[in-house]
Amino acid sequence: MTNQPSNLEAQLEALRQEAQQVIAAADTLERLEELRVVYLGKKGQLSALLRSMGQLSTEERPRIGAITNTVKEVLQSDLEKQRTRLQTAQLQAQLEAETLDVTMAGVYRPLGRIHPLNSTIDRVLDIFVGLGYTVAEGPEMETDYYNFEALNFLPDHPARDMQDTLYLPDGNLLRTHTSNVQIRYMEESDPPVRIAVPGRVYRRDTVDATHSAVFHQIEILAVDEGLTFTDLKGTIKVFLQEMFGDVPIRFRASYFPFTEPSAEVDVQWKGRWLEVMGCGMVDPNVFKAVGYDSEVYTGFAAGMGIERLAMVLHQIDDIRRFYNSDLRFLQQF
Ligand code: 2U9
Repeated sequence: MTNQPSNLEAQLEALRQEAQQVIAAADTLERLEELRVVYLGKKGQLSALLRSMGQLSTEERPRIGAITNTVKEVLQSDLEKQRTRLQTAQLQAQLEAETLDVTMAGVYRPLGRIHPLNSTIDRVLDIFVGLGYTVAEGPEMETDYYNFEALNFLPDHPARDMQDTLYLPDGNLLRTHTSNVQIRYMEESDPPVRIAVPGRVYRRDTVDATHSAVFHQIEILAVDEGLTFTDLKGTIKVFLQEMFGDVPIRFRASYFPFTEPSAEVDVQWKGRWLEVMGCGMVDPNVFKAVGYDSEVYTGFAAGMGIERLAMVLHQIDDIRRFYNSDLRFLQQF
């Protein structure tokens, strides 16, 4: 079968028209690829027409060849344009499907807070750590020896009474202060000592607005050669200034079995003198119990109730608020 130039030209023109139409109508990238193969592929329709050019005369061949190239270029360009159009549309659809509405309400994630007792403990410990103290902890269940005897409580001291201390059936007790930890620490290490001891303590108290059977204390202890009451006063002044700001403070003489001399410390806060801690020079009998030579070493100690401190700082009127887990209270801190 021969192919006349005019016939071939008409076929090329028909191919171009049809191909341009279906390419413009292609609605997926897959369909477009199919069409490229059908029209421009090695075994495609344009190649088939080109093969029949062999039968043309040498004069006709360049003209039909040029037309063929034009058709090829037009179709390639159409394919490319349609591909870009489809890709853009696909991207647009994807972007619309994945749109994030930044005005939508987020997922509510409730945030916990630090309990006011814990934040008060953290503040106190931070100050003493800043002064070179180490934090030490110890057991809440204790023997009479570590809670009382080593701390120079006489055998008939009223604090030992069943009315004041919670005793366990085995004769042990729940510590009434954290001082048991200082005794245990000194038994284990030689001076110098600088420790801050936080912890839970127990008293056989009737609960009311200012008393709780379980409460928290921090005690500090420093032991070294040549420590004096002036070192104690200076340490406490620095601590209270960090805690309360530049407020007036005063020391009142007091008594504790484990310190001599002893004092209670008040701060002037919102126009009133408030007692916030006790302190004193460690009694030589305490050093004797742990095997420290009281002719060589002196020491000072102080203790404070954390609930009391937090109540003064935040003007909280009832100690029981710390333990009720009432979110309306806790969320204020
Ligand atoms: C050792 C030696 C001495 C710790 C001290 C106080 C004074 C004190 C009270 C404050 C209010 C207890 O929470 S509270 O009821 N504490 O006044 N504590 S001196 O003295 C020590 C501790 C350990 C070995």
